[in-house]
Amino acid sequence: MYLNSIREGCILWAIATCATVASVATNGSSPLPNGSFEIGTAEPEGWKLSSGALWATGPSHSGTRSVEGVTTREENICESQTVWLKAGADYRLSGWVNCTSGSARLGVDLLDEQERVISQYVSPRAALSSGWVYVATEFAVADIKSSPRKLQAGQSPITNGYRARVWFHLKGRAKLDDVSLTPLATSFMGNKGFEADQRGRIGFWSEEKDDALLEGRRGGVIRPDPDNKREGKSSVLLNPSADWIALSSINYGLAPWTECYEFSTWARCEAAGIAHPPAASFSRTSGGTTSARRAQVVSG
Ligand SMILES: [Ca+2]
Repeated sequence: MYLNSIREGCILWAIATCATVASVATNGSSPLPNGSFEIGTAEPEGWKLSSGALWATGPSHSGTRSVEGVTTREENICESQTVWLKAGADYRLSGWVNCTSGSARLGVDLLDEQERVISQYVSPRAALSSGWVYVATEFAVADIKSSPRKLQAGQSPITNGYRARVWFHLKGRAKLDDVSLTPLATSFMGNKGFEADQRGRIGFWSEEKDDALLEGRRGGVIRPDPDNKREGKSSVLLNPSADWIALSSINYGLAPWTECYEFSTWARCEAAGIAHPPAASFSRTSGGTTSARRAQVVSG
């Protein structure tokens, strides 16, 4: 991960914590159909739109279709069909929201076999923005055998697994696109939370020393920041004094049977700067192909 200054001499502040995840693509397929809303005839296939929602054509986060809602009161403007989730697995619900007034949230209801809501998980609010913003929430689906659910009055036992329904909640005007509900694979990276030891060293991570990584002059400070964190004891703060500064992990070996890895990070950027979430460089000794998708930059 690295941080560019937009103009020389400005002070930049950023944090990145938690959840640098590397996963195998074959574990990451979404059970949610038509998350980009490109397929359908009168309505996007697999989705039910409320009266305040429109299956929009034109500028979208990807493709040419998205869902757009306009409403003066808080309400769900679209819902997915129900999908089966695997018990005992962790999932991430994510999507891209372009909010031009008010605020919007993306959420998911976990349902029992009679489609009654057991629990609900909701993304942070997306508010007025100058473009598409990424929203996400993560949740665990209980293991039916090891953690049988305590039944409330009128509830029936879960025997086959859990169902889920994704929804988009809005007051104002916003578009939604590229919704995904994917199982989280096991991460193999060390010290994902950038925790520091007593001497302030952040194990498994170090300052990137390759001056040729980016244009301009490299320089600045990298240190643990206990005052700004998403979870755990600290985050890592990157504060460039020159054009850019970067943080690198140790090198990890890749399994020869894998073809795609995914990285994700929580990052926050303050002052005039651009934070680039993790990218990766790969080298192989023989065979196979490796691909990586780069996340959106975070600017402040
Ligand atoms: Ca789309």
